[in-house]
Amino acid sequence: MKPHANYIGGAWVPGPDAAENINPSDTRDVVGLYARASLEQAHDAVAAAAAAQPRWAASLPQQRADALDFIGREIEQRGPELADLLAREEGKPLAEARGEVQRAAHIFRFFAGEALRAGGELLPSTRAGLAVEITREPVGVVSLITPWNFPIAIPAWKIAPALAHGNAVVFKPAELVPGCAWALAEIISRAGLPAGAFNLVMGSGRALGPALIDDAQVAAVSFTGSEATGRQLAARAVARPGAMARVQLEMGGKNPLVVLDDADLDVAVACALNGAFFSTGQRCTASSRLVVTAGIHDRFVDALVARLQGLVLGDARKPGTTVGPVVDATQLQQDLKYIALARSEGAELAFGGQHHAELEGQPGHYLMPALFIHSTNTMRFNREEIFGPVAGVIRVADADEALAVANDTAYGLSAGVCTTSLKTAAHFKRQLQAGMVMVNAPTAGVDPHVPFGGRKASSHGPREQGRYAAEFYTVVKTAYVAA
Ligand code: UN1
Repeated sequence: MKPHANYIGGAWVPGPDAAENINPSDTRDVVGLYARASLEQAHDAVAAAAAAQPRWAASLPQQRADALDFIGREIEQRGPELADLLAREEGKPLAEARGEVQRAAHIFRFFAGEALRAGGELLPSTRAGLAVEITREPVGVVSLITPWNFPIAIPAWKIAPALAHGNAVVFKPAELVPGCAWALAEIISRAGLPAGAFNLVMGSGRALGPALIDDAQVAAVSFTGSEATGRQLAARAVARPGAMARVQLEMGGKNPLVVLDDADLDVAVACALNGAFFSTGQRCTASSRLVVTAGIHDRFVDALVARLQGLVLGDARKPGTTVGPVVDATQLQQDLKYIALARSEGAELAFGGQHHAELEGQPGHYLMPALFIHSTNTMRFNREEIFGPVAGVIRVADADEALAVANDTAYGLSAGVCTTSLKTAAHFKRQLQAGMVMVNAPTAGVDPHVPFGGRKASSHGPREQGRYAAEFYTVVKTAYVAA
């Protein structure tokens, strides 16, 4: 097998070594070999981006729009193939993988339009004879560091706005999912960008961080991943000598889904099932805390367990599978550790939690979604992000207690409420301390053109996606003109 190369300065560059990309549904299956860039190569990528950026920034908006549109259309045309690759390397069931690939295509096409919509503002001055003009300019070179759980959509929602707004990109995908990243880079390599405007370097953040974050030519870093890594990254970005790098961090979540007595039971159960367990619970927007009022609690738990019994755990690419494997052995160990912890903390396992080292003769990281009941909001498993198919039901007396429990968390990405009362929905919408509030809808699953981001320890910096992405990918210039 020949390793897939890095893409630096418009050329495919092999790394000093390469890593195997393993299928979590069948660990005997090697998806491919992917180069690991050296630190020097990552610096080369930053230098190439810095050299190309002025040209890309000076390109006509229509040229940027055409390039992004080309990328979006090709992703769409190759949807089934890319979804199969995604399911194979990450373990997301094929139907969900198809949705994610479609989302990536829509993101590129949305930002094709954004390239043309960029505008400014004219303000009157308080002084006579002056006009004030406000425009947005590209930030410069941006490092984009993405996680494994959305191998194509998250790269898309960082790369597309970065390019639309005239920045040059150094993209470093998570080590577990280089396949979709490489396929995306290959498409971008044919989109008509100047050499160096887009670069792909694969490998670990630890090894490449000194280039991606500390290199003075990097103007901004957008990162999605763990809170611990995010904090370190931000500290580094401001500690470096000279200009500090702008940072945008999307990190953990411990998202509550509140189910109130007056909720439509079917809606609430569907929201919980999707929010807590789809994508194997590996979403920062997952509803890992199910906060349920006493009057509906038992009916809700019974109905949710019944739905859980209908889930089909299996190979992500097999038709009929509704829950794929955990992404790798490390994540599996973390999930199992939290399942054991929940038990030791006194929560009761109402469903699942079994680990299968193989299914139908295939060795993989299979874990049956685990639902705990009789859990409290002070238990550690209800406070720390697990990033797996593990959720705790927290019984509360009434809506007031539900709101207090929902907000009693270090995080604030997404929060949901299931109720049939417009008045209660409005109250929760205002009072939930989260970047995104979902009423009678799952906490996970977002639109490509809508701002995405959280509060508290979940996020740092401006929102991603939609026209709000310009807050991060452009810098404002204020010009006073005396005429
Ligand atoms: C979604 O819920 O569809 O890493 C998107 C994550 C988030 C994206 C979630 N940044 O899970």
